Amino acid sequence: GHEDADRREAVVYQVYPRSFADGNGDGIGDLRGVLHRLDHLAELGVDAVWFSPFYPSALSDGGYDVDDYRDVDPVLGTLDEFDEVVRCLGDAGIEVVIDIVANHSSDRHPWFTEALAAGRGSRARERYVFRDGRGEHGELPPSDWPAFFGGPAWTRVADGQWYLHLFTPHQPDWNWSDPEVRADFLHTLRFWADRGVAGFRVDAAMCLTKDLTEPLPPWDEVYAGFPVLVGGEGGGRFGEGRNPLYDRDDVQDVYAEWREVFDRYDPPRFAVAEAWVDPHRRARYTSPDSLGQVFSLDLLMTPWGAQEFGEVIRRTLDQVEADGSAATWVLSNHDVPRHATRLAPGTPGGALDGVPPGGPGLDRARAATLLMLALPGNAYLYQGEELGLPEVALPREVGQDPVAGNDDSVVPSRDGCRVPLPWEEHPPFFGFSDHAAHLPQPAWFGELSAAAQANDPSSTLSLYRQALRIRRELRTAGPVTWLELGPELLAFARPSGWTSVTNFGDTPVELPAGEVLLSSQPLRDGLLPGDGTAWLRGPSVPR
Ligand code: TEU
Ligand code: CA
Repeated sequence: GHEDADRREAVVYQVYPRSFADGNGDGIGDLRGVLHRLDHLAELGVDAVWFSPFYPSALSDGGYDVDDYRDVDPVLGTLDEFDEVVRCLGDAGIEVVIDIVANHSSDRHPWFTEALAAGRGSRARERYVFRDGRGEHGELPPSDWPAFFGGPAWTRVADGQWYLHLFTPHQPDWNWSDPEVRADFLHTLRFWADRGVAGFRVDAAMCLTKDLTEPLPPWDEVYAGFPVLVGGEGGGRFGEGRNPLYDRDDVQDVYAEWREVFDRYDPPRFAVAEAWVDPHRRARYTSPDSLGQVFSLDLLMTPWGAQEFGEVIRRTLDQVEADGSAATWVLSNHDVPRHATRLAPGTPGGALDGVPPGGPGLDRARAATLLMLALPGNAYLYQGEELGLPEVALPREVGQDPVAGNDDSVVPSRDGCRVPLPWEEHPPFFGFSDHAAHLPQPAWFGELSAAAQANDPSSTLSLYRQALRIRRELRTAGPVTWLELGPELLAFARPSGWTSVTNFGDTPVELPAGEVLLSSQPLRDGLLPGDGTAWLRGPSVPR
């Protein structure tokens, strides 16, 4: 971990706590479970673990509805256990990154219940975004804006006012013009940084600040300023930093305050923005007086193809070079279908009592992972991808994701990538728990378990372990040198002589000269098969 002090070449492993490992047998993953599975993280060789929210929460949105920003949900553990996690991971050279959910609280947050009780015009209502409705009796919402997860973005309270929520009605948006809200978040950042947290993943980082001066514009005008998220055209009255809700220039004033806090620590705390913004807007978040890093979320939406991957990678590398930032790659997270399924759309299988998906998905996922890990920059892994887990096709009735019930959500259900991990081969709970897990695990999970893969040199787990070990040896700052080997190939060399070749086609291809270090698929007569990536050590390339 600490060799990469700037965190520009780190491998960060995302834990979705409720689905990682259950330490007390109630069917829900927890911090004790993380301590039990510490060896898995250490043997994998990651530099940091990012924890999705573990704060007290009613779980209206998987914990992204926070009741108390400075505590641990009793179902998941205690603050003492959190300290133990930081200490034990630290002893293994692994840093801790936590999730900061600053666009909204939960509707059970004490400041929100206070706002409801205190009523119209009260000081307490200023911490959130309350407005009177339209219509003769205020019976219509203040604007026609929809929430990302479906339904209107406004909910009416008992005295007739409405509050804004860009996500679910259980997630009221904070008013970031309010000094008390701003101060409280600085308090939260210091609270966790003081406990040894190395960095922060900033949830929905583009949403915080709003300009809601009346009259509020109609949705189609607002929409035009959201090209990335929902496909508007961009431009217009609310384009380029002037949208009333989204990626406003003034959100950077918030992050400048946060940056001052981060820089008071030694080493300075780092932050990565989850910002669904146009590529040319990312530099605002990566500037040294802002958060510093921003996820490149493009690969989450890139179809399998040399052209498609090549374009995203080149664009991202050009942009981080221009910004002086580090690339931050992601192939899977808790919000999108796992890449072992996503990269081979339409593959059948994956149902609870069926069979694991066949087809090229797993081969492509392994190849894509090696490709990502050879690139300069940080790489984020999502729990279970090191087991090659596919998306589980869960029946709708077991779903927990609030978006699952809403046909007008812009986001499809995210439960299928949040199924509890298989640790051991034996059913019914595969070592995750000794009780039924909070989401059902498929009957075929045993063969993908960590135990089943640990001693199999051809397993996906072994591939990840070897890849991370080689990466630790060969990672260097410095550019990629593209090698033009053919239209279906993406190949590049790093300054240390580390060369990566991905074959997006289906014909086996010859590799350039060099010692083969690792291959996502066995070579056939020395040739790299389709849907495969090989790493070689070639002659070192001048910087
Ligand atoms: O996601 C932010 C966000 O903008 C999502 O709508 C995102 O675009 C979508 O999930 C991508 O498929 C973050 C968290 O990652 C997500 O889990 C939360 O539900 C959301 O914020 C609200 O806190
Ligand atoms: Ca538990």
